[in-house]
Amino acid sequence: KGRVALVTGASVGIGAAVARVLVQHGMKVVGCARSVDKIEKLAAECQSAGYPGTLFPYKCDLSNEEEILSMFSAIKTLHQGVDVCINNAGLARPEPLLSGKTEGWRTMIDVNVLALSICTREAYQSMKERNIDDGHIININSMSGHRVLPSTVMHFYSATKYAVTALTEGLRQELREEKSHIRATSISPGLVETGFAFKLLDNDPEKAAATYESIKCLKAEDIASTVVYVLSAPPHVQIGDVQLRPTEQIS
Ligand code: NJP
Repeated sequence: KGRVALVTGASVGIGAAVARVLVQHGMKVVGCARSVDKIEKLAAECQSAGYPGTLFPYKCDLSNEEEILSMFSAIKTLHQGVDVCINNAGLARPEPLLSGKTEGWRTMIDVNVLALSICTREAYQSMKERNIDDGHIININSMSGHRVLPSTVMHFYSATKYAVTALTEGLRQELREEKSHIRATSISPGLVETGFAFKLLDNDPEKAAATYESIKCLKAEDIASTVVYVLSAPPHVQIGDVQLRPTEQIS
């Protein structure tokens, strides 16, 4: 309560649900994405619902390091710094290894791996300079960061999420070496009913409806509840990774 959280990719989907639930829990949440108008709408909804926290929309293209650094300096000016960083923004481009476009691969690396790493570094420095020892960095990973999907188009995406698995564990080790009590966690969902999943289902409403019905996908709110669970663990509990799949998902 009263702590400052940064949620990346807060305009829609999982990030919007996470931003909302943290505001419900009384946090000051800086939500960033390119479509800042959607975050402004969400902030107005949170305000009119009377939630105890506040959502501060911030427009940022996370594929641009300068924009990320400006965001952290704005957060420092307005809120002193961050106590919690939720690296949620991410995307999947269905670009196969044998015929995919380099640009699609680069966009996935830029957002899923580089932006997550830059935000992690900046969030850590922000916590360190204010002696915040109970901070938390949470990476929204994926089940495909733990096993390669039997897919012809998702291997590069999977590789970026394997990177998130390595970076979360690497971060945990570096924090221990620094004798810091800041915690690092990744949350690894299976299929979640968001625009992300819709795109992977070819933006086809019928196909999406059939998939959502047949495997009863996770909802963005399920991931948001997991974030609350992770943040409310007692200080001596380090949750490394939470894997959650729809009960009926096979792969
Ligand atoms: O995705 P979606 P989800 N700069 O597409 C933002 C992982 N995951 O909520 O800029 C700034 O609804 C984008 O904002 P905007 C997945 O890998 C999902 O499902 O306005 N922001 C939007 O807010 C990802 O890491 C599933 O377009 C950028 C958000 O990212 C996380 O969950 C399964 C940006 C994407 O919203 C959230 O995904 C799984 C940029 N350059 C893991 N590029 C699933 N849904 O099934 C994108 O295992 N964003």
